[in-house]
Formats: sequence, C-alpha cells, structure tokens
Amino acid sequence: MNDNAGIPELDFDPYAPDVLTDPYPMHHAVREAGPIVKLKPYPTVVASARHEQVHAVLNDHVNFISGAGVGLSNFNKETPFRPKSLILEADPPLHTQTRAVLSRILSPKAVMQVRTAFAAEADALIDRCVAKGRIDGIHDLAQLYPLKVFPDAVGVGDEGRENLLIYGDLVFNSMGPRNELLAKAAARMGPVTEWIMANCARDRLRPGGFGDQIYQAADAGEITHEQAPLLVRSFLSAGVDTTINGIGNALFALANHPGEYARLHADPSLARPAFEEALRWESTAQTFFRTAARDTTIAGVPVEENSKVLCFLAAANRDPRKWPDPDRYDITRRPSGHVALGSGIHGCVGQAVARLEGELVLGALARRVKAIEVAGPPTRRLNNTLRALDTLPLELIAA
Ligand code: OVM
Repeated sequence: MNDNAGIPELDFDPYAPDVLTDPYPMHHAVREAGPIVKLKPYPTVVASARHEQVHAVLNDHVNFISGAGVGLSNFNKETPFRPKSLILEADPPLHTQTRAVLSRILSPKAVMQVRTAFAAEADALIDRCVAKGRIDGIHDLAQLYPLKVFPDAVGVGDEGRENLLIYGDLVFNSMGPRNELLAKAAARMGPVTEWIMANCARDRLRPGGFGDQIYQAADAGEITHEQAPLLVRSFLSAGVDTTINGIGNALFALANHPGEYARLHADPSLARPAFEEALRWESTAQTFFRTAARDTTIAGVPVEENSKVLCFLAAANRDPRKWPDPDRYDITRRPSGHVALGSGIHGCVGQAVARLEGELVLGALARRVKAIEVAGPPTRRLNNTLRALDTLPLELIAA
C-alpha cells in the first residue's frame, strides 16, 4: 500500500459509478489512509480527504494554481475542453481583476437588491408545491427555482433556459476523466454551447442585470470588452446546476431527518443555517483540483511540480478531526469553516446568491409545510463533480 515517499496508494476510482452513487466509504478510506494519498487509476494525482490539508491547499494559491485547470485534466498537457474561464481557471494577476468585478456584482449588498423578487418567487413556488402535496423535490422544486430566479437576475431571456441544465451538467462532468458520463454530456454539447455563448452577448442581456453589469465594468475599463462575454459565461456555468443541487440535497437531508425538519418548522429563522449544514453534510461540488506550480509539500510530504491535487471537499466536510459527529445532519451546528463553497481567493464568488436562494426556499417551506415525508426511493443523476439527485419523491404535509 505504501509507495514512493511513503504516500499510501489506494485502489479507488472516484469516478466509478458505484463510488459516485455512494462516495462515503471511499471518503472514509482516503481520509484514514493519511493526510495525502495516491490513487492507483490516476498516477499523476495526489489526493486529500482531510479538512486540514484541503483547506491548506485551497489557501495556498501560489503553490497550488488554478490556471492549469481545476478538474483532473492538466491544461499544461491537455487542451481545455472550452476556452478557459477567466475566473475559475485563472491565477493572479488576471484572477484578481476579474474577481473584483464579479465580487462587486454579486456582493452581499448587491444581492440584497434581488431579495424581494427572489422571496416572492420562493413563496409562489412553495404554494404550488403545497397545493400538489405529492411532488418530485427535484423537478417540481429544486430545479424550477434557480432556473427562474438566477437567469432573471443575470438578465437572460426566457427562451431555452433548459440549456443551462445541460451546460452545467457538461461543465461539471468535464472536470473528471473522459469517461462515459462525459461522453454522454458532450454528445449534447454543440447547440448548447452555441446557445450559451449567444446569450452572453450584451444585446441579449437585460439592462441593469448581473450580465449587463459586466459590460458596464468593461465600459469603465476594469476589464476588456473581449473578456466580458466569457465572464457572463461564468454566471451561466456556475450559477444554476450548483444551487439546484444545493437545494435538492437540502431537501433530501430534511426529508430524511424529520426531527430536524420539525425544528425548522418550529423556527423558520433556522432556514439559513439548515441550508448551510446541508452544504457541509452533502456537498454539492464534491471535488476540485489544483495543480502544483513547483516542487512543494503537503503535510510535509513531497509533491512534484505539475501534479494534480485532488481536494475531496465533501470528505473534508465530514472529517472527524474537524467536526464532532460529522455524519449527523444538525441544523443548529453552524458549520463555519466548511469547504463546500471552497476557501481562499477562489472561494465561491456567488455565495451570497446561493445562500439567499437556499434560505428563501427552506424558509418558505418551513412556514407552509408541517412535515416532509419521503414518498419513494430517490434516484441519482451521476456527475463527475456534482452530488446530484434526479428524482426525490416527497409528500408535503401542509401546516
Ligand atoms: C466558470 C465556472 C464554471 C463552473 C464552476 C465554477 C464553481 C465556475 O465558468 O467560471 O465555479
């Protein structure tokens, strides 16, 4: 089991269908094997499933860069599947410039401006779900909400928004190996990519929306006009599938923990911490990579330049070294320090929007629904990066 430099080597493929279906046994094994490990199927990768090392890697953007890709593929050796994101797959100084623009557009203060509109949509949607009683938590709720409010806020037209789901699925699959999941997603890619890029153009974006504000930043000289459409693309890549699954996973957590749901119903102001704890407990983005920019170390163990470093975010979020009773979903835990939204200079720039969406959906639910019952077995939608449900049959008991 121990190879070069004493790094344990484990025979797990994080992208095998059975592992994607139930990653927790692998998370446990990788975490307990050591602070960093190697994985037999991916010899150029070192991986960590512990909170301390994952956090340290994410907070060292000098040694562990993003510009060579944040998936398995190393852009120093392989061509990226699409033009690189100017924020996700970028390092300072480029990242510093683009990040400044996006973080202003998505700042807590800016996000307060959309709160009223987002709240009205959450209330209306939950009313429709309560009227139905029996719902599919994914198709009737988790997908509909972000797919309405986020493109509205960016300023994208109503036509063809389902392309955002297909594109998100593709982008997150592309961060894994070239397996069957990626091939299936890529088969749907041509017209979808065209639709996405067409909707990044200034004349397609509602004046004043998040998308238009990127062009305003270009007018002001903070970024170039050539960069603007690619930055709008980041909204359309990262803004929908992530929150859909964040909300879907939170519904899954609450449906399977009736005691926690009862506490939420009794005190709907727990909506925001309940969503936060769901991010920790069942992390939407399971993994992100960095690339070693030079020979360096992790936990004192040598890591060679150009190695890909696999950060198991979801496993770090259940590391018993960091969290008491880590497998327990506890809506009053207040899990600050979780890495579901990353950490460091690349930490989720849209987190204020993501948290707002989660809070409003769970809050509306808490006020109108006394209990959520599991009405059938959920099914999974396997993705190389995202923890995603395909269906989640629920019975909503009105308050
Ligand atoms: C982007 C992008 C795409 C996927 C995820 C993400 C989590 C960003 O295109 O910038 O952040």
